[in-house]
Amino acid sequence: MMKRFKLTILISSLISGSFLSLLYIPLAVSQEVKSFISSRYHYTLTQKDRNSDGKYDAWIYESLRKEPIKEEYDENFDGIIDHTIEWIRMKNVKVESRDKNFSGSRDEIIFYYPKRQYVLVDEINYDRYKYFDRLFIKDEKGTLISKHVIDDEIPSQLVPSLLVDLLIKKELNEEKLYVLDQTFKKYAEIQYLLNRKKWDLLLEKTREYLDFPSNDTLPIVLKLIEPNEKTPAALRRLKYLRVDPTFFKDADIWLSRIDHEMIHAIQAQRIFNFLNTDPKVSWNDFTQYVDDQINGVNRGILDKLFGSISPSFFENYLSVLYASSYYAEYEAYVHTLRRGEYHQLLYVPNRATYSDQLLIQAYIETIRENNLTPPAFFDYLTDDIFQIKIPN
Ligand SMILES: [Ca+2]
Ligand SMILES: [Ca+2]
Ligand SMILES: [Ca+2]
Ligand SMILES: [Zn+2]
Repeated sequence: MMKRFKLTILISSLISGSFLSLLYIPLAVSQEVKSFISSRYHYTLTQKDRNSDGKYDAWIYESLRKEPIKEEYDENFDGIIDHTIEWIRMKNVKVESRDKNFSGSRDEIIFYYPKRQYVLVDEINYDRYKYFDRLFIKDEKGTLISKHVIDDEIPSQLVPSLLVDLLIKKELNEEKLYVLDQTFKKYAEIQYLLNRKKWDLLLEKTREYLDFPSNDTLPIVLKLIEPNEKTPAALRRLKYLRVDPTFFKDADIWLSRIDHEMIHAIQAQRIFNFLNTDPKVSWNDFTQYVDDQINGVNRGILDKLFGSISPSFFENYLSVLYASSYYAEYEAYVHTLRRGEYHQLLYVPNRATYSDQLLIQAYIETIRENNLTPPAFFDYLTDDIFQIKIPN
């Protein structure tokens, strides 16, 4: 029963495939494309309907600096994603996975590094055991260097530690060192800039490697502050990232801290975009207005420029900011933790530590006790928050 079903899908996809290639040009013109900026993490998502059946079948995620983050495709148009590509810049790798026979389990994963391609395939007992059985190591041009048999050791799930684990198991030491070296190179670059105290370049590279928007869309002003144990780094007044230069010695600690503070910068801008109805007023205008309010600057005739930003807008902004501050903290915290877990970044532990759990618990309890109602863009967090288990 199952088999026949699969076969039908396969045949119909073959038919529609050839049909598609005949009609390639007109389809390309009529394909439906929808592009928008995500309210969560400030990436753009472009959805495409490549076969014009009214359902999206391609999802392209890009950072606001126009760098690719992720691509997902439904190649046989059955509503299930079967082909993904993901860029992990901190690890200098692009990872592609495919379910070539549309069975619901992956049968090929390719790790692309600058000088190597590692191809994992499930080709024996196709899908029956959901294990990979071959590893092909190729050079950057795709020329085969070596081929290895994997004896049902590696499940066909996409976890980023998979490749290193496999190379260790197969005792492919040089290959393992090459892969690890790609990650360490990025860390070494961050550590070098940190040692040399090249703060601006350090922040720029950190933003680039962690897929945060560049200064064009989200201006950040770095301010070095006096040593201050309480807040070694904090975002203040919407765009000022205050950093205690004596605190940061390790790339790890720098990365996790900046990852967290950059989420706060995104949150600050997100509230503005949520409230602002005047297209003539930009985020830059608003942050300038806030600076002027704080500094007591009167721009005289130039005040007309800021005429659209009324004191009531500023009050609204502040009230949303305060009402959502616990959600904001929770979001920033969980974001950094999950990103580190998934990408196996060095700067976050594999699991939340006990004190991490306590902190998360404190945020959740504050949100529950105060019955806080966040703005709509935090809706996606609500389920998440109530699903999290609170440690005893
Ligand atoms: Ca479609
Ligand atoms: Ca599919
Ligand atoms: Ca498959
Ligand atoms: Zn925070």
